[in-house]
Amino acid sequence: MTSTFSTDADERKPAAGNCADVSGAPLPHWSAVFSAWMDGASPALVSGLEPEDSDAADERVSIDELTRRVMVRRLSATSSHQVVPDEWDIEQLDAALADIETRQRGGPAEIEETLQRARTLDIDALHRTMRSCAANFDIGDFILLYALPLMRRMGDLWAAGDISVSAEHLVSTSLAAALQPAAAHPPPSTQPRLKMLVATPYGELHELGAIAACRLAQSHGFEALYIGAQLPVYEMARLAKVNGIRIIVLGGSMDAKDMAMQHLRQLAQVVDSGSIIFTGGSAYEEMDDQRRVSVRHCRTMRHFCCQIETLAAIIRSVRENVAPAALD
Ligand code: B12
Repeated sequence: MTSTFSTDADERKPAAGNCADVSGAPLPHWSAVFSAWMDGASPALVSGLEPEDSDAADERVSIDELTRRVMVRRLSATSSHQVVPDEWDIEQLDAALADIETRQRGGPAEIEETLQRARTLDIDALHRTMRSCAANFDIGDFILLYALPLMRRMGDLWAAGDISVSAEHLVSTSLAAALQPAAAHPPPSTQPRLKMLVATPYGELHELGAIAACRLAQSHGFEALYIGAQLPVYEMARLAKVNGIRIIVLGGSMDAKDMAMQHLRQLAQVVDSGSIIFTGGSAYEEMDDQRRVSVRHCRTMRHFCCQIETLAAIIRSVRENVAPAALD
């Protein structure tokens, strides 16, 4: 099965150009990347996207609009007959993509089989099912069509008292293990890659979304490192600073908005200027434009994928088009 999510940069097929040139900190091209990220870029940067009006060759659009077009392109590529209404927002695009990808590539049958194994508490059988899913789906589909819907379904069953806590723990820990190896130890790459730090903040034990985001970022060519759950934001900022990391991803599944937003504001204040912070999970909201740092809320995991695809395209273009002398 092939997904639209890891075509050009799946870790099993090293990317042709989805990697940034980062030979050390500070990142040599980063300020040009960050300016484009803040001020918008040409759709032509992203493969398969063209300016809407062919006369507007130097059209620049915001990153929000670029990301939306990436999602629309995915939808059009998946379903050649579907006309995508202009007014569809990210959630509607995500739902349409989830629907059509599930119909084309599966997921529900594998989820039911996994739940069946979990109910009988048969550890070996559960692990066999998960291994087979990991082998048959590529990493994007494994996460988006299998792992995340499985956890949500598991949550509903658990809340309704239809599945035991041991079954839930068995599935959660097995999934975390299935997703984690590459996250804990990024594979050696022939090209230096752009580093990304992924964690959940203090008080947040739900880590599967963050781990999944980490794996997806790796499949887009980033050297994403999952550093664990419950990391205080000051520690995140320190780790990022020492290692010259400018991209931080914060995940979480709890609805504790005040706490999550307070952590986020603190992080935005203490990270290096020019950093990009992605957030995912229902507790986070959009934050006012900071200029010093970019805070990007990911409404869904696909939205995160499409934002990092856009970022990877900007990095590639800066690398190819900006003369070294023009860079800081
Ligand atoms: C597994 C689980 C646990 C495990 C977590 C194990 C682990 N290693 O992660 C354990 C047992 C530790 C746990 C503990 C608790 N849990 Co719990 N848990 C769940 C469960 C069943 C699944 C969570 C999960 O991984 N879902 C899969 C994720 C990926 O889905 P999601 O959260 O919807 O996330 C989506 C988006 O938000 C986004 N996203 C999430 N993170 C990220 C990150 C990035 C970067 C991006 C881009 C996107 C993104 O992508 C996802 C897909 O679209 C949910 C039920 C559910 N419906 O989700 C409850 C749930 C999240 N837990 C809940 C609660 C209450 C708790 C506890 C307080 C229980 C208790 N009394 O102790 C503790 C809190 C611990 C803590 N301090 O954090 C509630 C939260 C309610 C609320 N409104 O806040 C839920 C919803 C269950 C419920 N229906 O009541 N839990």
